[in-house]
Amino acid sequence: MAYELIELDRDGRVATLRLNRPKALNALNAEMMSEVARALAELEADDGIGCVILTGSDKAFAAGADIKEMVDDNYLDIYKTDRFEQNHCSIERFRKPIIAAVSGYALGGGCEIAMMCDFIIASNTAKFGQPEINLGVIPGIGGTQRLARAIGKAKAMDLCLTGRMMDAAEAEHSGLVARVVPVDDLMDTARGAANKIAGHSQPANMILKEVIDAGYELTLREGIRFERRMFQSLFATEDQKEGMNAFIEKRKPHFKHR
Ligand code: CO8
Repeated sequence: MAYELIELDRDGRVATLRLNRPKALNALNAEMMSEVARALAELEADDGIGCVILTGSDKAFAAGADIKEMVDDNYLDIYKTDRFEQNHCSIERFRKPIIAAVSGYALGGGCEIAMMCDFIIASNTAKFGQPEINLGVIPGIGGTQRLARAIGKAKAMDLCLTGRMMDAAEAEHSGLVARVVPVDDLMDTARGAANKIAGHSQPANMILKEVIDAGYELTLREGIRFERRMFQSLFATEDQKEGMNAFIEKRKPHFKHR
């Protein structure tokens, strides 16, 4: 399938989806996000893909929603189409593991889509922020909720109310990003992690992310009960037998359902 504003590469069981609108610092317009949604649907259906990397350029992961596209929108335009929900949220609905590899600006909607991924690997040049307040609005695709859960209320309030940017070191200390690496190592590091993940049992990967995500919406007791049921359910898979037998036989597992 042809794409204009993203690039989609497959390397073995890992797909890399690159936002590619360099002149606008990868500002997220409707066309780009509809391509992202189409690509993710394609990758979800592709049994040959076990993990996806979402990335941008060295200068910008994405500098936010496209301000020029929405400047003239009125309430009904935004409310009726709800185009943000439809396409942006394809990332949070994606069931296979997805890593955000972030370099440069991840602002506004850019920070929000990075947070929709399962985890963020950042380069030392990454800058995160929710500067919507400077535009007279607030984050609109989960920023206030996900940021506060990731880094706590104090820092989320600080970032959202001042609109300031946070560098990679602060983002790592705050718990927003999983790892920070030199910019030249970003994609190799992300591919290394993605290849490792893609080599695991696919149902186990999918269930694992579902269980961790569910924990954000459940009580601790409910979350632990859900985890236990899902743990038990994995004993219905051939991959559980393969994984455990491979350990006992001191060999690498060959998971059937990758
Ligand atoms: N939208 C549209 N165009 C943009 C955006 C953007 N978010 N960001 C940058 N651009 C464009 C600039 O207009 C400029 O274009 P042109 O050359 O035609 O003038 C080009 O990209 C380069 O940008 P700059 O010249 O500004 O580059 P600098 O290196 O000087 O500055 C910055 C880089 C600091 C990133 C600066 O561009 C900036 O502040 N950008 C806006 C950041 C921002 O406010 N983001 C939040 C947007 S609102 C949002 O995300 C709401 C999300 C919730 C709803 C989700 C809906 C999708």
